[in-house]
Amino acid sequence: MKSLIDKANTEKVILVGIYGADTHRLKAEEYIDELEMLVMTAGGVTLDKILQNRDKPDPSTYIGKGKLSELAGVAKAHNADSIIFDDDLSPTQARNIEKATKSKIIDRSGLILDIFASRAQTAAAKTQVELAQLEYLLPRLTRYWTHLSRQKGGIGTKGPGETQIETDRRLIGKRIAVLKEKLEKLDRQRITQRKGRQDTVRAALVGYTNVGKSSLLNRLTQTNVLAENKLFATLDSTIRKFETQNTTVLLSDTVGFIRKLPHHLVNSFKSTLDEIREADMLIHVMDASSESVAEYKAVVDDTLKGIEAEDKPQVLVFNKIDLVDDADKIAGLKREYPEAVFLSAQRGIGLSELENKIEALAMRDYKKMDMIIPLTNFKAVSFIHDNSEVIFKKYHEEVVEIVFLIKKSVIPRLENMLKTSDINSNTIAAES
Ligand SMILES: Nc1nc2c(ncn2[C@@H]2O[C@H](COP(=O)(O)OP(=O)(O)OP(=O)(O)O)[C@@H](O)[C@H]2O)c(=O)[nH]1
Ligand SMILES: [Mg+2]
Repeated sequence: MKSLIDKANTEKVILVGIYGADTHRLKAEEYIDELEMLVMTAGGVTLDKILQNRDKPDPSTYIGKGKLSELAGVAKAHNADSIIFDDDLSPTQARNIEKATKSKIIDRSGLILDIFASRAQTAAAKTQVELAQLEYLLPRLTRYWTHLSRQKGGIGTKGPGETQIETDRRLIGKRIAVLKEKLEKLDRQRITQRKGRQDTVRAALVGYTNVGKSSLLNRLTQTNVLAENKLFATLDSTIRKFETQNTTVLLSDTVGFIRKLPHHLVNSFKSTLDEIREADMLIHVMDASSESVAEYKAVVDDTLKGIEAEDKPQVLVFNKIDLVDDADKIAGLKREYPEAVFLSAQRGIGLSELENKIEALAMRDYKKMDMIIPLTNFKAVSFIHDNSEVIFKKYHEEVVEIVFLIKKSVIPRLENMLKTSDINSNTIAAES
């Protein structure tokens, strides 16, 4: 799909938000700064930010008729390419604003989808984003919209007219079906790949976008996953082995969250988010230098709830402590989150404490076992080799002595093997 923001010509945009009963002006300013960051990530440049005081969006124009003509004047004066709203607009609102301002109108979801589309790398991510984009576009496919976007470039370059719209709608519907099928296929492949990872503890890095999840993954596993000062640098989940002192944890990095993440996206990214849902623990990364720690944490917690992952054990991490000069601020955070680890992924500070915490949690799911198994029970011996981490092993004439770390969930399978074996009278199992 064509992108909304024209990167090549550095699209010039004006941002619009509202504040009032629900949102304090300072908050609204912070939100609009975040929107500016999104615009930058999308390849555009912000010329002006307009905040309008009103308790609720106007149902037909979002900012109200009076403000709308003012906005049209500002857009004209700046010669802006588009106007971006920090909320989702209804198709009617978008149409009315477009008509009044003669500008291309983009809303928050549209912008986020645009960024996701330009960042998607793998087949799965590309398919997921295209699906979300089409589902978003479908109700917005109106005569005026297609007509205007044809003049301005950008989304939907097809001609106007009801018949054309009907055709487009049908085509989009068909494409959606194809994409859904493709995703199901990719999902089945993923499930097969995952089977091989069941014996190892899995931890997922979660957090607001741009807090440093990928940087932390790189630091812990000495790899080189893309980390940059842009929102949604990571879209696909990357999985790396993290060797701690006593065990191995599979660490996955995945898409960052943001407030008002479009619900089409959350739905279509379900399979990417599965990495989080299926993890044994979550490493919730926060930015210690941020002014909105609690709010971002709430966004992340809510999103986790939305994907039914809120009950997993969490390690709380405050990253970027190198950016905080104010000792009181760190002390305050420590008081509020006494269980959190404070570190700097960039400088490599505080990593061993995190490693210890992760390991302690990982070991909760493991049991250290010490066994003497008859060599005739090669099935059990090879099961141990394939499904555990062997710490010590010594062969004797008829038996093997073996000490290993095994995930508690697979112990019943091993016990079954030992039970059904012909000779196991001298098999002992002991927790040490
Ligand atoms: N000063 C400082 N900057 C950091 C630290 N960790 C990460 N950063 C910077 O923060 C920015 C975001 O880092 P990423 O690792 O890409 O963050 P992320 O959470 O993976 O972001 P998304 O994938 O976009 O959600 C980059 O510019 C990093 O260099 C840190 O400990 N200190
Ligand atoms: Mg990342």
